[in-house]
Formats: sequence, structure tokens, C-alpha cells
Amino acid sequence: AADPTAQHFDVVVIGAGFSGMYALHRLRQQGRRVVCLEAGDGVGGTWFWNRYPGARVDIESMQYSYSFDNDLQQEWSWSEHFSPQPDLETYANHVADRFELREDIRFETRVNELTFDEAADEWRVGTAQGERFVAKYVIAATGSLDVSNVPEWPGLDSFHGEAYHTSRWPKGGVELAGKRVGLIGTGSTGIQLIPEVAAVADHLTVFQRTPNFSLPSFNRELDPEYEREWKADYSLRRQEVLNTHGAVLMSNVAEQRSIFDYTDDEREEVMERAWNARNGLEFIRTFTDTSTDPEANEILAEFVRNKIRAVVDDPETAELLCPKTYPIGGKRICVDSGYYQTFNRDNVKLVDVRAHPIEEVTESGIRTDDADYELDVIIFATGFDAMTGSMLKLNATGLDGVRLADRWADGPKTVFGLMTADLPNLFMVHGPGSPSVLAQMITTGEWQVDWILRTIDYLEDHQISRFGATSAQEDEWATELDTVASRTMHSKTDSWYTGANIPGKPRVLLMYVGGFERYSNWCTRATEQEYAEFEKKQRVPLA
Ligand code: NA7
Repeated sequence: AADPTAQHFDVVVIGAGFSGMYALHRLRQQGRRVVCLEAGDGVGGTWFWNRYPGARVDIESMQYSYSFDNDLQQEWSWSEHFSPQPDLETYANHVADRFELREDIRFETRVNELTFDEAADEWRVGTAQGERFVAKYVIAATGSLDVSNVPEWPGLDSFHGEAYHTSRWPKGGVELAGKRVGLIGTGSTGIQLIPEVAAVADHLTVFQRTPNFSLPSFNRELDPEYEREWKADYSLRRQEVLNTHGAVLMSNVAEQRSIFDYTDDEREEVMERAWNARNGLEFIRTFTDTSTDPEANEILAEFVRNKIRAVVDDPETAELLCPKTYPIGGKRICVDSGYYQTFNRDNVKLVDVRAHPIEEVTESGIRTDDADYELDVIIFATGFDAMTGSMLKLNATGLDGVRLADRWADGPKTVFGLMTADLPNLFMVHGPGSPSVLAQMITTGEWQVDWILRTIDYLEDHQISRFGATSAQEDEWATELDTVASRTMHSKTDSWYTGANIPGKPRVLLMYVGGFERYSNWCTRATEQEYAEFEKKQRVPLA
């Protein structure tokens, strides 16, 4: 039945992160009635929530930014080569103000119910605050890393000190001076935060289960000459970006050759040069075969381990910090500023919770199976229910009352990570099955939003009231996902890429690893074929 209190729109956008803001902006330009619902009280999404000290993007600032408005990209100036969280949040706020987005964003509004009304071909959207919205289309720009993971250790609530997950870091910061701090997790987040905590806390205990490969970021002030170069050529470079694997332009670290084309000495020299090229993540792409051939991979991995051993004074700690159980690049490579050096400080201790698991949180700290650690503050850098978590939290119900949670019980099924069967007229940005975090997310987010908006234009032009993906398409996309995954090491390594970090989560590689260029070709082909394989229902003309 019609809900008289519901507010009606053409499109509801969920999330005011970078993709959601862009979708809102474009839809308004097109004259569509649109509202953006955002759980937080500010814009920026990932860069709004992850405000822990040391949070920083590992794609260079000149690339990790919006491309849609030339005045914006020419006038904006970044201060650092790799932007820290405060700069990215400031930028998000600037964009919101500049394009007057705030008037159509409802803050502190968390969507907790999405139901497709088959009679009207519309979505009914409910929020935790009790508001109701109705719209023909929903764009879920809900983020790939939004739902925090805090393992369910016994005694969690009994701890008398302060406890924080890194993605819900308080706005005013946390006073760590003079405190005994325990930090669990050594992924990208932990690796960024650990040096910052060690510098102020009285004592820091790092609880590590699996070490990660981390490369030095060589972060620096943005070189004005480099900025000028980029700005002189911005439009062209932004185009070129889309024709690359990771939607980033690389400098010239890549050798384009096999690691076995070199003698031991030569390859050591090449790796050393790549390491010092100050390009963070690019190091991993030095040779053509290290991400596919285990033997080639091991040579690169051992080079990085030797870098760790050279920095860390205590040999036992150094060995604990060396990843040995999975290939380099199988999981997300981390990028750091002084991470390994931190373990030479007197006030830092590394604890191996693989050997001695955490058993419980007590009133006064953390208990492992062999020791008690007295703590004033516990920091959970324990990651996210990635890729699917934020979609599932929407409690979506589609055709025939089918629940998304049931459809995805054995893993997400999507077409291009943009749509999922039985949930017509609902689009995802950076959804599972898209390249997501494996490509530069702002530019590829813009690209996906453009695809969605072009699709909506088509549907409106053709009087289509209901538009959806089919199971057959999902199967076809699953085959493509498998084809490209089988060539990489991601699917064979336990990480949040495969859901392995969340107990009980189905194990599937959650993102498309075939590269952005190949990905976008698939999506573009669907558009060119006028969405031939999608299900379309024509609006019934009024008599
Ligand atoms: P990650 O990369 O998922 O890292 C989480 C860390 O927390 C990782 O070291 C985990 O160890 C550790 N963890 C998780 N659960 C436990 C339990 N139960 N016991 C001990 N240790 C645990 O999340 P991040 O926030 O660092 O990074 C997420 C992404 O954000 C990153 O990849 C970038 O794309 C940006 P494990 O490895 O599972 O043994």
C-alpha cells in the first residue's frame, strides 16, 4: 500500500563517499529528483570514517582525485605526494561545498531496509531513523570496506579501559600519551597506525597473527614541478588511466621481462632500483612473472624479507615480521612510513598470536594462551567484512520476496559488480565482482557511475519500468571472474579478498582481477548491445 509519509524521488543514492557524491552531482545536473542518504555526519565515506593517525592513501594524490571537472582538478592543490586522511576529508568537503551537494544529502541517516515493490516497480527505502523513501532507482555507493570486523573474543565488554576499532576512530582523537596500548592487526591499517602510536604511547604491544609485506611509501611533499606536469596534461592522462590494469599510470619501474631473464646480480640490481624508485606499490610490478610463477614470486619475496631483516635489529623480531606462508602480492601489499623501524624502539613489543592465540579480553587487558598483557587502551586494526558487508547490511528484498542475504549465502553473484539478479533497478558502485580496490577507486567509481547513469537514461528513453540482471548473466560473469582469477595468486591466498578474514564467510575471490580495461570493455559491450541480455519490462501505457 502507498505510504503517505514516504518521500518520493527518482533515485536514492546510498552513501556520500566519493562515488555517491559524484552520482548525486551528475543526477542533479540531469534534472533527476535525487536524494543521498548517508549514515555519517559528514562526507567522504572511507576518508570520513578512517581517521586514525597515519591513515593515508597509497595511490599518488595527482591520480587519487576526481576527474569530472577540469576547473576542480586544475585549481585544487595537494600538499603531499600520498595524501593523508585529513587532506582527503578536506577535499571531500570542498567538493560538497563547491557543487552545493549538502542540500541533497541527509546525514546521520542509515538505510536498513530496501524492499522492491513489484506492483509499482519502485524501491521502498527505510532508515534506522524511521524515515521512508520511495524511488524507481537505487544506487548503492556503500563502500568496499565499511563494515568493521571485531572478532568475538570472550570478555570484550568487560575491559575497563578504552577500546576502538580503527574505522570508528573518534573525531577528537584519542589521548595515548602515558598509556599502555595494545594493538591487534598488522594489515594496511595497523602498519600505518603502529608508528604513530609508538611515538606517543608509554608502551605499545602489537598483536600479530600474520605478517604482511610492506613497502616504504617514500612519501614527501608534492613536487610543484610534478604537479605542473600533471596539470598541463590532465585530461589526456585521465583518459589513459582508464586503459590500464589498475586505473593508475605507472612511472617506468616495470622491466617488461621475466625475473629469470637476469643473472642473480642483475636482478638484485633491478630490484634495488625499483625499490628506491619511490613509487610505493609499483615495486610489485617490476617483472612480468612474479604474480603468476611461484618460483619467480619467491625471489621477489626474499628480497623484501631481506629489507626487513636489514632494518629490524632483533633477529627474532625480524623473522616474526617476515611473511613466509603466502606469496608476495597474494594479499594487499601494504605501504608504510617507518613501520619496521618502529620495532627497534624500547617501548614496542611484538607478540605472535599465531603461536599464542588471544583467548580473551579481560578487565585489565588481553590474555593469550601463555601470558596476560595489562593495557589502558585496545586498538582493533582487525579489518572489515569487505566487499559484501555493506550491501548485506541494507537488508534488501527483491522480486518474489527473495532476500539478498539468501541469494548471496554461498558468495555474491553479480553482473560486473554493478547489478544482481532479482534486485531490479538497483545498481552498485564498486560492488563485489567489480575491480573495486584493485583499481584506483575514485576514477573507476566515476566511470561506473557514468555507466549507471547512461543505463538509466536508456531505460527512461525506452519507457522501461523494470530492469534487471539474470542468473544466466551472473553465471557468465562468474566464469569470467574465475578465468582471470586462475591466473593470479589472490584466490590461493587467505585474506579479506577471499572472505577468509571473517569466520563463516564463504570463500570466494570477491573482486575482478582481470584489470580495469578488460572490465570496462565488458560493461561497454553491454551498453552497445542495448542491454540485450538484461531483463526489461516495458511500462504499461496508460489507456
Ligand atoms: P586487514 O588487511 O584485513 O587486516 C586486519 C588485520 O587484523 C590482519 O593482520 C589480521 O590478521 C588481523 N586479525 C583479524 N582478526 C584477527 C584475530 N581474530 N586475531 C588476530 N588478528 C586478527 O584490514 P586493514 O584495515 O588493515 O586493511 C584493509 C584495507 O584497507 C587494506 O587492504 C587497504 O586496501 C585499505 P590475519 O592476516 O587475518 O592473520
